[in-house]
Amino acid sequence: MAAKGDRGRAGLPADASHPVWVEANFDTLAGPTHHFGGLSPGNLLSQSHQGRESSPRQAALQGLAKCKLLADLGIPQAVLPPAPRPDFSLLESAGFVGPGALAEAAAQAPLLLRQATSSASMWTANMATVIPSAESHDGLLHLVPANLNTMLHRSGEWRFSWPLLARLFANQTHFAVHPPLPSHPAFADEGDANHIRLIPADDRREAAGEGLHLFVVGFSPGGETICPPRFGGFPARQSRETALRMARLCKNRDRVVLIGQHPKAIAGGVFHNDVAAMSHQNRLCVHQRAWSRQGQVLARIQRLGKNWLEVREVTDEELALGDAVKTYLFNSQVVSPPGQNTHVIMAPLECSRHPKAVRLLDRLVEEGWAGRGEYLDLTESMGNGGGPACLRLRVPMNNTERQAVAGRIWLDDDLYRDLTEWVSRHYRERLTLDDLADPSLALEAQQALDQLTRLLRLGNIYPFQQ
Ligand code: SUG
Repeated sequence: MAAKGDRGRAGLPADASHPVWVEANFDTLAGPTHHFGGLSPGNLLSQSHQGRESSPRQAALQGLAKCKLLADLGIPQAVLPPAPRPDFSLLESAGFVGPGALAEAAAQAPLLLRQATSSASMWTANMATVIPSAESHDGLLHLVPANLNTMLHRSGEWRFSWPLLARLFANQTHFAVHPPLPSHPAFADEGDANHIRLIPADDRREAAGEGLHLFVVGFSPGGETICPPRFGGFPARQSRETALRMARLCKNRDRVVLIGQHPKAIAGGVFHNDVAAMSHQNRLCVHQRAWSRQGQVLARIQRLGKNWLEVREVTDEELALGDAVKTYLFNSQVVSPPGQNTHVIMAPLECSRHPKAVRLLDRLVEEGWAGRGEYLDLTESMGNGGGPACLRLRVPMNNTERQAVAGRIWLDDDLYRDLTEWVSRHYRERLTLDDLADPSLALEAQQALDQLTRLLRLGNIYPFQQ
């Protein structure tokens, strides 16, 4: 793969005579308390990096560099503020109240302190499920904030993401922001990380409703919510009931496919589907061990997308599932820059150090599944099991919808400059788990986020601003 690609012009693509749904990316900035807490059982990278020193500044700058790269390619790119951390309401629920809360939690409940300071809202693919207006039952763009209720450190993210989405997508002529699903395992929801939208590359057919929606689930309520202990005992994070609810938002239920994650994949570290499958427009690339009854499922998808779907199944021989989890190859972000008539695979830098991953990426280009590839340095996010695709929420939108979004969140040169300066001013270069009890870190974080709401013109969205 080539190291760097062409650059297109920045900004939003021009309007067309008929609506064209372009996939906009929404990325959340890493927060000032970003650390390696080892908080996600079943996410092998999170577990293996526990306790390592982190760099909140690098985490935020690496994420911003990815956003800038995409914006420069002409792909609409929005930047969102992180959830407020420390999460004092979580500490309070455990009885840590008042000025001594951080120190007491550090002494008595260090795991809870790590959970309350996690910057996990940066993995925006988990923020919500998005059903674009092109395929929704009522022509509105629907967003359902994810309850993320499987992992304690993520289970409060909706308290911030729901009002934030409601504010950004307040225009009810175009958007519908729903409440999160009930916070019970029966409705376990990790958002769009387990949702794949496939559409013909020809946007006129897309508008005619040929799009397919695949929802990948880990368990059925009433059945096992944990994959059997002999497979590792890791939690399955997405319920079938949740997928059915999302399917009800779609116009054409015949074009919705429910898929079961293979329990052995979950046991092997595939905690979200986007660790073993990547997609964009009419292209799907999936590891052969990702899904249950994969042969039948792929045959059905191919029937539904006949004439336009490009499916590539990757064998264990090409890249073992364990290596897919280590390199995060399937968490590459696949994009199609306007005017270039090609697909670009934005792969994590870690792939470039793995000969089989490099060979596979080269093969995908040789075969025409993609036009070219690039490597992205996202080491701070990757250390927690968050690759390029985890960092973004895909929101297919037409031009009118993009203009109806509130706030100064679309990345252009000015906003990029403002945000990089802001990160450099407010974020620490290094952070250890011991620093989490430092009250000045909490204060710095508040000051930074307060300033950020002004840069993004979002008003008072944080509890400490009320
Ligand atoms: O939920 N990691 C996140 C990574 C989310 C990746 N997202 C997608 N695959 N779409 C998670 O497991 C680790 C935090 C820590 O260990 O400190 C964490 O939350």
